Amino acid sequence: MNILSKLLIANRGEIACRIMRTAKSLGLECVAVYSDADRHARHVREADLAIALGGAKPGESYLNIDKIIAAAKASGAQAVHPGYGFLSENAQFAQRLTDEGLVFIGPPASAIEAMGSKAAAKALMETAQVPLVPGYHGEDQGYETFRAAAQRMGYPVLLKPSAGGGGKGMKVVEEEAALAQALESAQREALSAFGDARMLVEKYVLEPRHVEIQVFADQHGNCVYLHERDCSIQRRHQKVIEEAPAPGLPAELRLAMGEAAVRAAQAIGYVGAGTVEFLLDARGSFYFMEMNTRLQVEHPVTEAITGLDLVAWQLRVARGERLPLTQAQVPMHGHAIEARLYAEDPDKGFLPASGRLALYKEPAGGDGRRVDSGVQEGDEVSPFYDPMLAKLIAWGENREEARLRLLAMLAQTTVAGVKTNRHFLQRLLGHPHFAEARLDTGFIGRHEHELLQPAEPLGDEFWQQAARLYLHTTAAPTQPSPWASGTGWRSAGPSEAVLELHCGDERRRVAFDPAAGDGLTITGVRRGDALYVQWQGAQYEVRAVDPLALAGAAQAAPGSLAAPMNGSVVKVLVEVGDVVDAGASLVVLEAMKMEHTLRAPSKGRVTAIACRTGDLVNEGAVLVAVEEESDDVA
Ligand code: MV4
Repeated sequence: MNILSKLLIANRGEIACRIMRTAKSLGLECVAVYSDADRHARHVREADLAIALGGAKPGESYLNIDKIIAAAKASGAQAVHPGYGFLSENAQFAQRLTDEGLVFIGPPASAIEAMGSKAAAKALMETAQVPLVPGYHGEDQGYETFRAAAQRMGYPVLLKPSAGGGGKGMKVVEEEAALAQALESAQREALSAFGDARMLVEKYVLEPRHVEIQVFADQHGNCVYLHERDCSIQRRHQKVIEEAPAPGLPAELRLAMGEAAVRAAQAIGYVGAGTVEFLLDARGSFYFMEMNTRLQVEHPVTEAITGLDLVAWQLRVARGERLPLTQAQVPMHGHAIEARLYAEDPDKGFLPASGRLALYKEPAGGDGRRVDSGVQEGDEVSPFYDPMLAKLIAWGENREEARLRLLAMLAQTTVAGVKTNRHFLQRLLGHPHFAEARLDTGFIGRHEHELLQPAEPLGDEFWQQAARLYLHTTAAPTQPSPWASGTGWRSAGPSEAVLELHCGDERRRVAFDPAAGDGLTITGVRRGDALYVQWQGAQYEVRAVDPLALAGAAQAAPGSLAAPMNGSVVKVLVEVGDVVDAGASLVVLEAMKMEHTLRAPSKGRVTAIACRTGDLVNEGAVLVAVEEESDDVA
């Protein structure tokens, strides 16, 4: 048993926060590391101690082995948890830590290496009697060998780079006539992408499901599986929705897959948390794809149906303890679904989005709801890292309960300032085929059209409700704008007001009844002069066109106040010679059926007035001149 009282987390964002939550609850001291870009990040604030790595790019920070090891030693941590991504599957990193007398929270470097080469991994899995897709993964890379193999298994076939992973560099070949050229170009690409031209070829499984088994092994030779996750809902090899258990998976198939996964782990001397990925075809045959030698993003759905804490298990195993449960004792109850909330723009090809989170509200946890996130309102979403903001996880007694709960959680999520895939997730979860659990890896591609359908054009009802809500919300006092503060204008009568609003590319002059305060089906939050609203499931940013700000640009000279629009002078509140404070009301103008107060831009003396009550004035006409007077002039 080794002492483990201080843990360094070599990661950022939600997974760093997630790991710290368990480590702290077990009484461990937590050390965070952070890049310059993450100085103010949540994982830094939640740590007991935080060490700067400098840099912003991953290579200068979270991927820099020397810096992480130096931080671990300086902090006095005995162990390092790599999270996922970054250095989590880097065999060299695991070995370096071990050599330095530090504990790597993960498998031995040799187990990471064993899964590094696809061809070698397949050869190992074959000996361990883990089912493989029919194919060829030998050393001979000649065309004739590939041709014969493809002919044996039948077309279509799939060429995969032996050194690749996650779908990179794969090529489907439909017929023998296309094989020679495809093989040559795939080899060339693999050489430049991975520095290794070797390929393997497999029978191409049509519309498979991605079903993966969570395994856990201790240092004493015990290994169990914690059931499966279905991760078929992916886009370009990026998982979007994951769930556990896999819908419709017969118990005997779960058993067969679980036992195969345990054989896979044992064949490579695995220790800790790992995931064995399988393809599952429509006939119920499953085939080994690859093994992920780390804690996965989607581990919370497994935690939800088993009631176990996988990070706690990792820490126990690292300490040398035995697995706390036997296979027969591993629980499975209910159903869980996770949705990944990304900062990205679905309407622009899912381009990662960066910028400030002007607004960030996530649903409350508890009662079958869990939110794992690493951001907060006001944070900058940096372009340097993965744009995932949060994982929303819902549990239910059955799949439908979990699905509805997750939809409700998404409806309670508000993000503004950066685009997100929130609405896309709602459409995915709301799709009838998803509700019927008709899952396979082609789901998003097949339904992309419906999932990305542009929102309905904004109708009158939207503009009416947005205008009324705009009127009833006030801007934050930290961002003063005479227009948005609600003090600079008043409705002309009891029954009608006019606001000029814009939203996206649309702009609308809205005449509405400001007194009708009830019956709003729109909800929103005001930040400065922006109103972030939720309307029929989608989110919009609404701003009022500020006539005073427009007038500011048209002012004739500093200190002189011009009419922001054509209108009539209702009242002149000052006389020549008056000394006024900044913000003092000078003239009330009525325009567009609303009253607008023109205010002194700074403290000063009124030197001229060019209008009288009742005057009709044109936009841009100078009405009052104020000569600035600084405070130190008595
Ligand atoms: C396949 C396959 C069909 N047949 N292999 C993609 C990622 C890599 N881990 C393996 N992948 C696939 N291998 C055979 N023989 C289809 C995929 C595949 C896929 C697998 C899992 C999840 C999503 C996917 C999306 C496209 C293709």
